[in-house]
Amino acid sequence: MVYDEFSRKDNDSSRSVENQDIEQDINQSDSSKDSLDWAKQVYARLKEQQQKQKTEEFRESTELLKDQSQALESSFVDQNDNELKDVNEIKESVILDKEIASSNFVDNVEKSDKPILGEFNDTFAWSAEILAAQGRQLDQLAIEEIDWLGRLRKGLEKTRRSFVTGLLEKLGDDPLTPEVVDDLETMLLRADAGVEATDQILDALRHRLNEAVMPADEGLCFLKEQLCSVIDAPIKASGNNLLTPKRGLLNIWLMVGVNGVGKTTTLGKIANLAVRSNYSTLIAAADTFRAAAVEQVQVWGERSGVQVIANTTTNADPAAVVFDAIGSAKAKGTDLLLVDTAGRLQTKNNLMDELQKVRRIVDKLAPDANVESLLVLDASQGQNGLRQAMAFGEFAGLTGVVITKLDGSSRGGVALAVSSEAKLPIRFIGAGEGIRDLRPFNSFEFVEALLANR
Ligand SMILES: Nc1nc2c(ncn2[C@@H]2O[C@H](COP(=O)(O)OP(=O)(O)OP(=O)(O)O)[C@@H](O)[C@H]2O)c(=O)[nH]1
Ligand SMILES: [Mg+2]
Repeated sequence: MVYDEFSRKDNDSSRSVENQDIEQDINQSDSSKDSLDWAKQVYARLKEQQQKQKTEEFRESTELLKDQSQALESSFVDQNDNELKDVNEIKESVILDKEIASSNFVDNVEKSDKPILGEFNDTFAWSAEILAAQGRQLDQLAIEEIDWLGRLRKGLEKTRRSFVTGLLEKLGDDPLTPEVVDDLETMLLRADAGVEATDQILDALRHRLNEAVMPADEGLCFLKEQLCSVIDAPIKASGNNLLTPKRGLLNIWLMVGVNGVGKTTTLGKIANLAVRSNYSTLIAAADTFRAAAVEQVQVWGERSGVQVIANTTTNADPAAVVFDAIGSAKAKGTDLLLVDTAGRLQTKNNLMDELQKVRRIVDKLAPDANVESLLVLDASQGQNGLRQAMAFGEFAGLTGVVITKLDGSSRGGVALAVSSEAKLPIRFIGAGEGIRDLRPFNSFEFVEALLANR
């Protein structure tokens, strides 16, 4: 059974987090006592699962060593007595290997790319609650999701602190007043939500407030709904709630964006999601502008065991690399080809020309492929970054956005500007430099993480 990281479900089950169809709100779910009970049950279950898995992996690794030891022994028994000494020496070394393997095993588990169940704490309880609010049952929870929600919440801490904490303090327990709504306007703009999204949200809130008194909790619920609806609009318009590689087809995903925003890192993380989800994957190192770019992408390829098609000669043509990569992907029947592109050339025109050329090659060589052109955006650059990045739109035929570096930014509100101004669906978010710090985007979880602590 393979967990598909893109669709967020096991390959052979129908369970999934379909964020756009969520009716239930976390504030209306069980009482806090029930939530805590539920979280404890989830924790106990995941702990049991993890223990079982560890035991199984340990059994497999010791059995492998046992087989090796037996094979060595039988290959030596036919030899004369003088060589028996060697056999014993080798046996001893295998036993030593076994002991080392057993102690390394614990280290490897710690260092592996798989999520590990940590302590039971507030973040765990919150994550379990968020999944419950999306209709998840106890037997439908994967540690990957709990792990990610914790990372997301932590990643959004800066934005939350500057934007939300002030709001929640102002809100208190009293009904919403027009003054609080005015303050909210300033906070949204400061978090880089953009004028359009801010106006839309505030208009809806003021309209509701004119109709009836809104208690604080209700106001917060309404605000969350409004934030989700702004973010979900382009996702719904795309007809695709989650971006998943289509099986049985060649999928080509281009990473596009200005320099330093996190294109290569994002590509590396997506390659890892793809491998973990059993998609055959290939990388095209089409950032030929910097020699180090090819090496960087090769390191990411190695981390997930993904082959990288590259041309290390100086001034290699990116379009030629993509040409080779598509040829190779077709020959191998690859599911997903990830293309790294340059963010900086001598002039902006050069960069756009290169991108256009790459795009032409893709369209010509793989007309039946499922092509996605993902704009990578650094959240810490906020709206400025967005404006700069939009220049790529007409050249690269953008189809979606990846927001990176949410962890270091207090401008997480840019997600709203992306949706309302660029009108592009957000497909992934990155909240850290680690290989597991990127996940498919889910507006409900994003908004809950943004407004957590209440
Ligand atoms: N904190 C944090 N750092 C990130 C994230 N994503 C990428 N980075 C870091 O940002 C820096 C630039 O990342 P790259 O992936 O090289 O960016 P790029 O867009 O490929 O850069 P160029 O190829 O030069 O255009 C690296 O130090 C990354 O580790 C993220 O989500 N959070
Ligand atoms: Mg790069």
